[in-house]
Amino acid sequence: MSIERTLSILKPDATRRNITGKIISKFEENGLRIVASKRIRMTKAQAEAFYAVHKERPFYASLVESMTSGPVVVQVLEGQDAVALNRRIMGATNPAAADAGTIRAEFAESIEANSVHGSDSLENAAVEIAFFFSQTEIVG
Ligand code: IDP
Ligand code: MG
Repeated sequence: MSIERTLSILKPDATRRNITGKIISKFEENGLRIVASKRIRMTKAQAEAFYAVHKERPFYASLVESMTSGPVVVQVLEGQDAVALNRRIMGATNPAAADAGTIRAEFAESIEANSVHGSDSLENAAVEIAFFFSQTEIVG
């Protein structure tokens, strides 16, 4: 275990329903610190590039459409074992399979509009953080 940083995105379904504070509380209550945060509207090109790993999947076009349908809040979360801890706080991709008390169990609308993104490995976290933030925007 070590102090890590991971990328989180509060998706458009969360900003639309004005529940960003409730979701951010889950991070903080579980020991993660928000060391960078900004509200942006992702462009189609940004969403396509961010989710390029999924471009052969049947849901790719719909996912890009959904991620650009409204503002998002991108954040860097820092803490002990932050990548795996955030994935536990988020819950499974499909909210029907998410453990009770997780963000997706409590707030997700569907498997696509599932309220949050979180990096899935330390390596991807570094790439995803650099995708949205410069070093000077991250204050630990
Ligand atoms: P993750 O967000 O839990 O890491 P991924 O498999 O990386 O899940 O998928 C990225 C995003 O694509 C999901 O969060 C969700 O918004 C969307 N997605 C994944 N699987 C499906 C699906 O079967 N149908 C529709 N959208 C999906
Ligand atoms: Mg993923």
